[in-house]
Amino acid sequence: MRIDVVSIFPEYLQALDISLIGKARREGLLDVRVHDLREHTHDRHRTVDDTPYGGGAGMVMKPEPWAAALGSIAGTGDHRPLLLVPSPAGDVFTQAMAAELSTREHLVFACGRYEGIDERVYDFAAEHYEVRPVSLGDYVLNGGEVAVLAMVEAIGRLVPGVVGNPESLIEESHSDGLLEYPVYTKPASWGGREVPEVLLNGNHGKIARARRLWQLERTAQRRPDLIRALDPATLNRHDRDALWHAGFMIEDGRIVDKPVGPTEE
Ligand code: JB8
Repeated sequence: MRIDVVSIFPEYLQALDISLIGKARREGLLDVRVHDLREHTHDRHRTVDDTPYGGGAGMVMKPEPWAAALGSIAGTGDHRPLLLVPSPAGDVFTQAMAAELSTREHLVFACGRYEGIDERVYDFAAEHYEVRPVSLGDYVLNGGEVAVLAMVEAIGRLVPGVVGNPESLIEESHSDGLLEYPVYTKPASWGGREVPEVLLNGNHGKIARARRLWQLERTAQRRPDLIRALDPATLNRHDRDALWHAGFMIEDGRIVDKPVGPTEE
C-alpha cells in the first residue's frame, strides 16, 4: 500500500519510522512518503497561509501550494487515489473505516493547520481524487498531523503481513463490536491482588465463556451504545443472560434498555 502525507511539519510524521509501521516500511509492505508543503511555494518566506476573506481570527492555508502538492502526487496515474483530510467536520474515523481503507492501493493525507485550508482546494482536489474529510472524534487538534499518525497506524496494521500474528487482529476491541476482556500475567498473586481463578485451571471452554462474559459486562458498563448497536442474532443464550443482568433486553429483534422502576403510574 502507498501512503502520501502532505504537511508543513513533516518531522511530526517521523513517528512512522519506528515500531510496527516503521518495520513494515523497511520490509516494503507500506510505501509511506512524507511531503513538505513548503517545497511547493516559490516566495522567499515559503508562505503557506494568509488572512481570511471576510475577517475573523487566525490564518487560512493558501490554495496554490496545496494544488501544486496534491497535483504532483496524483500525477498522471490512471487511478483516483483517496484524499483523506483530517477535520473536526469530517466523518468519524472508525475501526470499520480503517478496515475498508486498508484494502486501498493508494491513500493521500492532507494535514491542515491554522483555521484550515482554502475551501476551493477541496473542489480542485476532487478532479484528481476521491476527497473524504475525516474526524478522529469530537475534539479539536491544532492540525491534522496527530490525526494522520493515528489513522496510518490503525489502517497500516490491518494490511496483510504488517502484524506478525494475525490472531491478535481478530481478538481485539471493536473487531466484534465489544470491548476487550481484561488481561493478566504473572505473578498470579501480586500484593494481595489475585488473577481470576478460572484463568489458572487450563479449562479452555470455561475460560472462553468467562472472557465473553467479561467483555459483555465491561461493554455494558462503559459503552452501552456499543451494546445497543449489536446484532442480537450474534448472541447466544449465555450472552443474552449476561446482557439481561447488565440491564438490557431483546425486543422486536433489537437490544434495548430494560425498563427501570414502575412503567405505569
Ligand atoms: C487546523 O481536530 B482535528 C483538526 C484540527 C485542525 C486541522 C485539521 C484537523 C487544521 N485545525 O481533526
